[in-house]
Amino acid sequence: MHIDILTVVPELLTSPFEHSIMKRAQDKGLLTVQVHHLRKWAVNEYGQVDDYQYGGGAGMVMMCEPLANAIEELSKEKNYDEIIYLTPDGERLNQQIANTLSLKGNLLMICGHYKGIDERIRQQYITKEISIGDYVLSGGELAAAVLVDAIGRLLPGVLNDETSALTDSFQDNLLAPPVYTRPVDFRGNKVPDVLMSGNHKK
Ligand code: 6GU
Repeated sequence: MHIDILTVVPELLTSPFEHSIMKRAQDKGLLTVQVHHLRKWAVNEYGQVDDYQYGGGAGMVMMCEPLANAIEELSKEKNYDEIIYLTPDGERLNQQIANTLSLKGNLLMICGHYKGIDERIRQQYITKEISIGDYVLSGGELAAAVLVDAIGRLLPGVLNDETSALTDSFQDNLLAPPVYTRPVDFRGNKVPDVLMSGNHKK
């Protein structure tokens, strides 16, 4: 799978994919993530990508031209299965959405900032709008990182024991059971006997 991410704060998206399972996914060649700075498509030499909203109201809106030009240029390289806009008023992310997206080949994620992106971009280019919960973040970057992680770990071969994603909390609408490791007795608080019985099925 290949994921392109369009953002005005690429710095927020460097570390999240450089460690642990996301790093392994990329090292194994199962996932590539490319972060693109929207300012590359700015409307002027000052790097402008946002402007005041029509009708008044506080806060800036991300302009059409940089986004349209970026999306069109990136779309020449990749045939996107989904162009996803991360926004608090999108569909709330859950495991089923992550499962569905993990079956795709190319994704483009667009991180909103300020008051969001011009409505015409949403209508013309965006195929899916996703929120990661009912609260407001300063921008879509952390949400994009969450989405990439939720999808990336589902790609076949990313997890060592492929069954482990299948037993995750939520994967079957059930929460995973509590887990324990050494020592058996932590300050008088013992691991349940059933886990020490050697009977895996139990
Ligand atoms: Cl995707 N973006 C922002 N800015 N805030 C959020 C969100 C996304 N999901 C929940 N809150």
